[in-house]
Amino acid sequence: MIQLFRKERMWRTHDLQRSYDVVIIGAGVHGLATAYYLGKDHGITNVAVLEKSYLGAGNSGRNTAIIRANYRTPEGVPFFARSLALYESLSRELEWNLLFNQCGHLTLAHTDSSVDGLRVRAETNQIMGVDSRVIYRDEIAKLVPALDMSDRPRLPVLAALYHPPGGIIRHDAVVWGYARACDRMGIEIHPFTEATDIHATGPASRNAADTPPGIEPPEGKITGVETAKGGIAAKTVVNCTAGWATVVSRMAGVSLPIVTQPLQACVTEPLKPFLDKVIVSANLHVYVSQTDRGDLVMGAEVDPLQSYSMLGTLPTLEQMATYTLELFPQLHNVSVLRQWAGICDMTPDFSPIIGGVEGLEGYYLDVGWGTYGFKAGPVAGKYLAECIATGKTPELIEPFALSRFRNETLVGEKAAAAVSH
Ligand code: PYC
Repeated sequence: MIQLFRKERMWRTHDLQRSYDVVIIGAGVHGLATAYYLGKDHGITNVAVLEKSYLGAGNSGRNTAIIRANYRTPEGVPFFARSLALYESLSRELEWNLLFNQCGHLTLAHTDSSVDGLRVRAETNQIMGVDSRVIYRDEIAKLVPALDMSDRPRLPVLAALYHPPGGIIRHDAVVWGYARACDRMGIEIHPFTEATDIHATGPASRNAADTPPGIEPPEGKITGVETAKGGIAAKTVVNCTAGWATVVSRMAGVSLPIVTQPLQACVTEPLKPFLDKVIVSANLHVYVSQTDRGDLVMGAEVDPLQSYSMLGTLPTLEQMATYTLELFPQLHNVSVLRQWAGICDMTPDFSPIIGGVEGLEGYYLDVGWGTYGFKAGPVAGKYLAECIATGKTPELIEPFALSRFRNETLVGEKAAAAVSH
C-alpha cells in the first residue's frame, strides 16, 4: 500500500549534551555536508550541528540554486568540478530526490573583452577536463530560442561560454537530504540553538591572516562553545556561518579578511516552460533560470555596501528587471512575486577559506563563500571532514587556506558570478 503520510521525522530533536567531539556552527549545506562526511567517510558521529534559526535559513535557502564548474583558476576549476561530480550522484547517495536538472549553463558576453575572458575560461576548463566551450550567435539562438539575439539591445549578445553539465537543483532538498542522512548516523542537529561564544586557551585575539610570514601566530587550543542553551565542551569547532563568518570567528579571537555584502534575488509568477538553460550575463550582471514550477528566478550582482540586511531594495529590483528585459523583452508583463537577499562573506580574491587556522588547534573554517557557496557544499564538506579527521589538509583545498593572505598566494577567481571585477 502507498504510504501517504510519512511517520518518521527527517531529523529528530535532542537535548544538548555537555560535550561532543565536533561542534559545527551553521546548519546550511556546508555545515550539514561537513557533518555528513565526518560520519560517512570517517566514522565520527559524536557531532552537534548548531543553527541559530531553522535549517537552511541562511544562504542555503536564499541562493539561486545554480550548479556549475566552469571557473577560471587552476585551483577553482578542479575544486568545483569535484563538487559537480558529487552533486551528480547525491540523490542516489542520500536516497532523496534533489531534482538536479543538468539543463546546461550559458554565460553570455556582450563585449569583445568579455569574449576574450570566456575564451580563457574555456581553455582552462578543457585542459582540466570540464565540458565548456565558446559558442557564437547562431548556436546560442538555437539553444535559447527565447533570447533576444537581435541588434535591438544596447549590448547585443556576441558569444557565450556553454557548459552543458551545469544546471539547477532544489536547494532546500539538498539541506534536508544531508540533514536526514546525518540524523540516520546519530549526528545531532540543533536548530534554534545560537552559538554565543567560542572558548579557547591562549590569547583572546589573534589576527591570523595578518601575522607576517616567518612569524608564528600565537598558540592556543579550542575548548568549547557557549550557546543560548548552555555550554558545550569540544576540542573541534567548525565555523560554517557564511555572512556571519567574521562575527562568529571573532568569538574565537580570529579575525578574517572578509566583508559581508547582501546579494539580492527575486522570483516571478509561474510561466509556461520557455527557458531550459541557465542564462548568466557577464556584462549585465544578471542571471535567470526557470524552475520546474515555471517561476523565473533572477539574481543581481552583490549590493555595493556592506550590510547584514536580508531585504530586497527597489533599485536592485529595477536593475534585475531591466537587464532581464534586455535579454527577454517578451517578459515585460510578468509579475515579480518575491524578492530577498542572502548575506555573502566576500574575500578579497573571490575564493573561499577552508581548513584549520595556524596557532589555534581545533578551529576550522569553511567560510568566504561569497556568491558561490551553495554549489561547493558537497566538496567543501567532504574535504574539510577529511582535514578534521586526518589532521592533514587534502591537496584539493590546500590553495584555500587562511594562510594565503599572509603568504601572498591569493587565488583571484574572476569567474565568480554576481561580482563586478
Ligand atoms: O556562481 O553561478 C554562480 C552564481 C550565480 C548567482 C550567484 N552566484
